[in-house]
Amino acid sequence: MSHPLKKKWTISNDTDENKVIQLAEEINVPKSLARILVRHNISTRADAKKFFVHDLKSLYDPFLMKGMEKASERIVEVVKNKEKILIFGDYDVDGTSGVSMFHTFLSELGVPTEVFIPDRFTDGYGLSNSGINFANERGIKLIVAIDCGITAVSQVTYAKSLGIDIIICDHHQPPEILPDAFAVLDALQSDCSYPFKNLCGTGVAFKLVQAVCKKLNIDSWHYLLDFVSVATAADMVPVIDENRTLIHFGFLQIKSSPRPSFATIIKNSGLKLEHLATSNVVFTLGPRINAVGRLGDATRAVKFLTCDNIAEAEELMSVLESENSNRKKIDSEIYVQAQSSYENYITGVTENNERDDVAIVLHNPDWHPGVLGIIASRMVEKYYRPSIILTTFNGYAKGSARSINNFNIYEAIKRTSEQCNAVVQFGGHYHAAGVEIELEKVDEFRNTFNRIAKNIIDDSEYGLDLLVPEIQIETELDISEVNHRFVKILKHFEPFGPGNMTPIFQTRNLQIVGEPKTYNNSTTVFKVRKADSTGNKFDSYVFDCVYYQSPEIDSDERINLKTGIKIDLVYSVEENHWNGHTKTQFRVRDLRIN
Ligand SMILES: [Mn+2]
Repeated sequence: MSHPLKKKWTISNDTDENKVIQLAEEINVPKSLARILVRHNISTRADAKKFFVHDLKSLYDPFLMKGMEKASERIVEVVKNKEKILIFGDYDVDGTSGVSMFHTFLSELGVPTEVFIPDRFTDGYGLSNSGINFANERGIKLIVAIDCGITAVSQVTYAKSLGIDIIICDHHQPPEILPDAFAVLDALQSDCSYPFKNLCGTGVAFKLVQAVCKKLNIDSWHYLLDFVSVATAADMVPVIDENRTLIHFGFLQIKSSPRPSFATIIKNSGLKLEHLATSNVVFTLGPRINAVGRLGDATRAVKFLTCDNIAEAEELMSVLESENSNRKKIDSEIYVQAQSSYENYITGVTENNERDDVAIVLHNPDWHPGVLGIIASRMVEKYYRPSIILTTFNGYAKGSARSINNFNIYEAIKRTSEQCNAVVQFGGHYHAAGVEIELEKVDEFRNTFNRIAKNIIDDSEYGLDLLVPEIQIETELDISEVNHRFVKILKHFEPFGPGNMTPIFQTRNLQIVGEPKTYNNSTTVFKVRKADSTGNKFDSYVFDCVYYQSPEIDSDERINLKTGIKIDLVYSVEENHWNGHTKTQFRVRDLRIN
C-alpha cells in the first residue's frame, strides 16, 4: 500500500521586485539568482560581497565569548606546565570531531591528553560521572567538555568535590541553573555578547583554541579548520555567517591537503576530494563516523580521525565501514517492521478499528536503541507525521522523536507529560527529542500524545494542511537562463545547509524529449525542453533530468514518464561529474504531468 505523498509547492511572491532588478544590475547576475539573494536579505553590493567572498579575517574575536578569558588562560597554563588533561566529548560527529581537534591541537604543543567519549548505552548522553572518575583515577585536574556539559549540574559538582576543574564548550540551550564549572563557553547564555549564536560544539571549542593561540602568539588554529567544517556540516546547524566561513576554509583544506582520515574516508566512500560538499558530509561521511558510536565504542571514531598515517587510517576505516554496514542492516530490518506495524495499526488489523491518529508512536522491545532516531526520521519522510520510535531499555520504553515542519515536537511531549504521568524523562528541541516512558503506559502515552498533537495542529494557522509535505520553491525559472555562467554563479552560493538550502526552482510547461530510461527500478533519466518553444535557439535547449522514485512505490502509483508528455517541474540545478566530463543536470524534486 505504499504510495508517494502528494506534496504542496509553495513559492513566495512577496519578494521586493524593485530590489531584485536593482541588485541584478548592480552585481550583474541573472534576475532569478538575484531574487534568491534578496529573499536571503542580501540586497546591496556590500551584502553580496560578504556572502560570496569568504575571508578568515571575518571570524569573530573569540574573546567576545563569555568565559573565554578565564578558559583560555587556564589552557595556556596547561600548555606551559605540560599538565595532563582529559578531553570529553559527545559520541556523535560534532563531539568526536571536537575531541579530535582539541587533542590534535594540544598534542602538537607537547601536552599529554586523555580522551573520553561516553558510551551511548551505559553512560547515556552528556558529561558523565564515569568520565570524571576516569580523570580522577589518572590524577587529572582539568576536563574540557565538548558538545555537552551545559546541563551537567550534579556531575560538575561531583568533579569539584574531587578537585577537578571543568571547562564546558557547548552550544545547547543553557538551563536556568548553570553548572558551577571553572568556565562555561556557550554563546546561548543570555549574558554572552558573542555575536553569532549558531556555532556547533566543535565550533565553540575552536574559538577556545583560537583564543589560546592569540595568547601564545601562534597561529596553529588554521590547520584544524577541517575538523570544524565536518562537525559544522554534520551537526545541521545553520550554514550562515561564521559557519559559512568555517566550512568554506575547512573544505578548502580537505581538498588541498587532507589529513589521513579524511583522505581515506572520502576515497573509500567513492567521493571525489575536489567536489566535497556539505551534503556529502551529511549523507556519506557523517553516518560512517557516527556508526561506531551507535553500535559500540565511539572512541574508535576519534582514533580514526586523529590517526597520522594512511595505512592506519585504512585499517580503522574498515572498522567504521563494517559498523556502518551493520548499522544499515539493522536499520533497514527495523524500518520494514516499523512500517508494517504502523500500517497494521492504522488500518485496524491490530485493534479491529481504523484509527485517525495524526502522529506515529511505535514501541518494540527488540529494536536496537542505537538506530531509533534514524527510524523516526525515515517514518517522517515516508508518512509525514510526527514520529516517536521506542524500544525497551533498562526497564523503560525509551526512544527518539522526529518532527515535521511547523510542529514543535518538544512542546507536544512536554504538554503530554503534564497531562499523563507516563513520561519519565524527556529532552530536546523543536524538531527532535528523546523520551523515556513507563513501560506499561505506552498506549496511554500514544493516546494522549495524539490528542495533544491533534489540538496543536487544529489550532495552528495551517490546520490539517500541516500534514501535507511542502516543497519550498525559491523562484520560477526560465530554463533558457541556465547557462555556464548561471551554474558558475550558483556554485558560489555554497556551502549549502539549513539556512542556506540548495535553491529549488520551478518551471512550468516543459516537454519530455526522447525516451526516458529507468535504472534499478528507481532512478529515471530523461530530457526536457520548453513545450512552447518558439523555434528560437535558446528555447530549443535540452536539459538532462534525474528523477528518483523509491523502489517501494507500487507500479500504479508510480509516475511513469513518456516521450512527448508535458510536465511542470520542481528541481535543483547541479553538475554531474562523470568520466572527466562535467555536465549540467536537473535533480528533480517533484513533477506534475499536465
Ligand atoms: Mn552538537
